Amino acid sequence: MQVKQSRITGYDMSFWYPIGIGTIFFVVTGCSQYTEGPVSPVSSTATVTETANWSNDSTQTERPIAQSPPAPLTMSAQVNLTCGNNPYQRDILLVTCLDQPLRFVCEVQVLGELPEGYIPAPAEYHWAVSSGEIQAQDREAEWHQASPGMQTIQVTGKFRYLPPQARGFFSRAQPEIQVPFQQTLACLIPYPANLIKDKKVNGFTIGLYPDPDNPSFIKRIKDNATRERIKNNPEAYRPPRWFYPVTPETYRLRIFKEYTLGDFDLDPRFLKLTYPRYIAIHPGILEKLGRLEELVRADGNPLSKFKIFYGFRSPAYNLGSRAEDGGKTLKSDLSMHMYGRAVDFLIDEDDDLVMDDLDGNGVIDFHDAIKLMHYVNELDQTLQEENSALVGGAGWYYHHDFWERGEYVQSPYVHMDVRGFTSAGGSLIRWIGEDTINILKKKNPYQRRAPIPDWPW
Ligand SMILES: [Ca+2]
Ligand SMILES: [Ca+2]
Repeated sequence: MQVKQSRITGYDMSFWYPIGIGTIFFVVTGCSQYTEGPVSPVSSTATVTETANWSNDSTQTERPIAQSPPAPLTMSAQVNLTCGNNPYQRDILLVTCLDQPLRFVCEVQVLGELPEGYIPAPAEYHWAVSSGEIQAQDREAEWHQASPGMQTIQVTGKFRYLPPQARGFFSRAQPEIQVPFQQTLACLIPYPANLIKDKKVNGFTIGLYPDPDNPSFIKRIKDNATRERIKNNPEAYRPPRWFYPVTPETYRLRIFKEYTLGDFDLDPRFLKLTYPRYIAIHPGILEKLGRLEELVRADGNPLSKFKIFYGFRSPAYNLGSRAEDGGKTLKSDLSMHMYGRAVDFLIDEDDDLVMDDLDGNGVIDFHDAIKLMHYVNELDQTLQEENSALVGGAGWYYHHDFWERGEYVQSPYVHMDVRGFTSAGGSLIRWIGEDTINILKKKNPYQRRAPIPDWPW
């Protein structure tokens, strides 16, 4: 299937915005090496001189040649392959923008000392992609029409150095030096939303996204505040433009720092899932998680990564599971989770799926969620000052009441999103989740009643 310019009739496609342009990929997959024998083999006892024009200076220089053979020459290359479209990856490049060709730049740093007199010649670059078309010139390439799914872009080539000009008594033909290099970057290419047919992406039921520009949809919203928010900020409620394929293989791929694609999908330990599935991830939520990590760590909290227990929820799942929750649920109709703009998360360094005792009082309860919430507040205040589109809503919760987790584990947690707006009065949108299962009345509210299921594959 070919990726085409995405367009959903009736929607402004400026919904996903590329954030930041810059160098993003710094993984060296191995150094290329070149080893050459002595450049000027001479007798270890002889003293010789060589007349050479080493520089543009016309002055001739008398220069002694080493009395012992020089050490073997070793040169290697460090290769960085970068994509200006997306700073959100480490192990794989999560492509978040297909509106224009993906533009890659190959930076090669040759390591090692050149013998004197050698001069660099134009380097060679060869580009290859696993699908679609590549247009390349030297160290830059543009990739068009990559197919959805895991794809690769590869650059190979060599740096060449020409030997010194023939000169003087000891001049001889010396070999040119070649330093080959190569780098491969794995890319996860999303499905454009215009491939949704009958509420399905490639056979997977994603459900129906409401149209925020449709007056009859707006009219049906009962809550005044919500109605006004959607009217004033329709861009936050437009359907995602891209959906990433989640399979048992891509589930574990790292897409940003320590976060995997699966961190933003539903947890297969608690849900029987069919694959492939398709999820939306707004690039802003990754950037915001990264900034929040910095704040939390800077305040002295050990943190390997946040535990996300809800990232993306499709409209079909969100509404369906609301029904299964028996109408008593914390999920909302127009949840930012449906747009890939939200995470429900906690800090859980001991990996028991329960919030850690962040305030250190020996008790795990909602106060620990409140402490995490303070960091979100601090970050959002900064983002507001920066006039950043990453500003969002947030709330803290006593527990999650979702049916698929309830019998295994409960925890206080925090919701954070990148809806990109504040209340009409300019204050941050904040809330406190209901105690829907009366957890405050329970003696050991966060004790597990069943072992956490094993990973299903
Ligand atoms: Ca824990
Ligand atoms: Ca505590």
